[in-house]
Amino acid sequence: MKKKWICALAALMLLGLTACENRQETGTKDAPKLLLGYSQLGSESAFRIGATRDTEENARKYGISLMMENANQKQENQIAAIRSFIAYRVDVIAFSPIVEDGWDAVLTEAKEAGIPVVLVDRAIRTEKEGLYASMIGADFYREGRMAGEYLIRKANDLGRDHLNIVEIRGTEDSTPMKQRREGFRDAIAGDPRMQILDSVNGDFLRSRGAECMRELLEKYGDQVDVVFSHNDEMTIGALPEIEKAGYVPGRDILLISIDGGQEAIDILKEGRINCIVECTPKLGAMLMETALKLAAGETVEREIHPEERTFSDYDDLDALEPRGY
Ligand code: GZL
Repeated sequence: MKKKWICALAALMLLGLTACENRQETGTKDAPKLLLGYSQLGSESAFRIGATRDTEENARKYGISLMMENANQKQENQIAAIRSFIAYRVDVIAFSPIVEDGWDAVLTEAKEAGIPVVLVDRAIRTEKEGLYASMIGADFYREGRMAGEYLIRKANDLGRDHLNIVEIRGTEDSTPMKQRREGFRDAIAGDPRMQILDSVNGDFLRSRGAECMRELLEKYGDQVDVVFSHNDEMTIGALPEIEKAGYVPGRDILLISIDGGQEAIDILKEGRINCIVECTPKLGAMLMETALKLAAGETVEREIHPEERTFSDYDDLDALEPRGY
């Protein structure tokens, strides 16, 4: 495996160095405004696939040459991709860090190479200064809070005096998992009706969402009143397990999810999901504008959050525009 990566890196460097010389030699009028290296963490969800597509579309729209690498959910592949971008001497590096820790060494190499870095969709945890210029992505803590606030409103309307909640978490140590978990708990903390029975790791994957739901129902059965799932993939995976166990999702068990892709919105319209907190993958335009500013030596905002909302059984869902992911 390592040998494969070394060969790939060498090939990319050889290609890159050649291309760089060409890039410097030609200087044709329609030459890309800049070369952006992007390490995408994987293809684990409709969100992620939508984010990749939106990035590619906006690179074309802004006239930016995009070198996109898919890490297939492995941090080591992201680190190798960032090193190849440094060797290739791209103008800007962007990446969606699969987890928050373990980036100091490679981002120090980018800093020493004088290549600005932009975090997209997720954040990193570091004590070092100056390892990245901007983080473009959702306010995941607020997403968690919005999920909790919906549940309080629903409990009031249903006249419930107690609700047992099970949580299906996203990728361990990822920013969305940590902050959604915290925001949800903070929102319901003051409400004595709310009790979290259990929290399990579904890794943002549909298949794991099904396994988690099966295990939770085997363990808690009728006690489960609410599922709080950190993304639509895990929610959609959980649904058949709920129905196989004889429960009506959206009625016997409330489902609160996050992302808002078309497939989940359609299920929300059927009433089998009660609330979806939006997490938009459409960050490509913000990334391209930020990359152009950095390449021009301009300052950029340290954090850039998109506007996000909730979709729920309180809304007129027929009026919703197609989601595009
Ligand atoms: C959140 C993003 C999460 C999505 C999941 O911005 O990182 O990762 O909520 C995706 O669908 O897997």
